[in-house]
Amino acid sequence: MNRRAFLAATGGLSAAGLAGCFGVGGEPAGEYDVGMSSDAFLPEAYPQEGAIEVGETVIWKNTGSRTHTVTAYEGALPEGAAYFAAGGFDSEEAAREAWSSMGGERGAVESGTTYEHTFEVPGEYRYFCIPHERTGMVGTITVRG
Ligand SMILES: [Cu+2]
Repeated sequence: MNRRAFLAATGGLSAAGLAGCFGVGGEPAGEYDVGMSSDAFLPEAYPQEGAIEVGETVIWKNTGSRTHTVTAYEGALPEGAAYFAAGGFDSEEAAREAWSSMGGERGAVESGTTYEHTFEVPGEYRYFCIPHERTGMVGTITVRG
């Protein structure tokens, strides 16, 4: 499995050149691909093409102070793609149910922690944060074939 953050895979960009992108958390460039504010995903580390290659891993890091989730929209998955969600749920329904019944005991991405997923099927993946979906905390990952 390729555990590189896709940022690290974009050879044309130097770590120094990217450092300015990381206004949140003060993390060294390359430690994560998508940060989080209090109410949004911050894909500041995306390469300009806005896409990753099959087999690459995206690392989300909660660089904000509130608790979030990374939960895939099941109905929007590319054909044949595996479902993914922080907490390891196998369906969107299970992730939502656990959040509402267990209050994020499972599946939460707490402040300062990470979640990662390796994408094995090309296509466009839409995902959201369960507690902040209503306020627009959603994101997209594009995987090139
Ligand atoms: Cu959130």
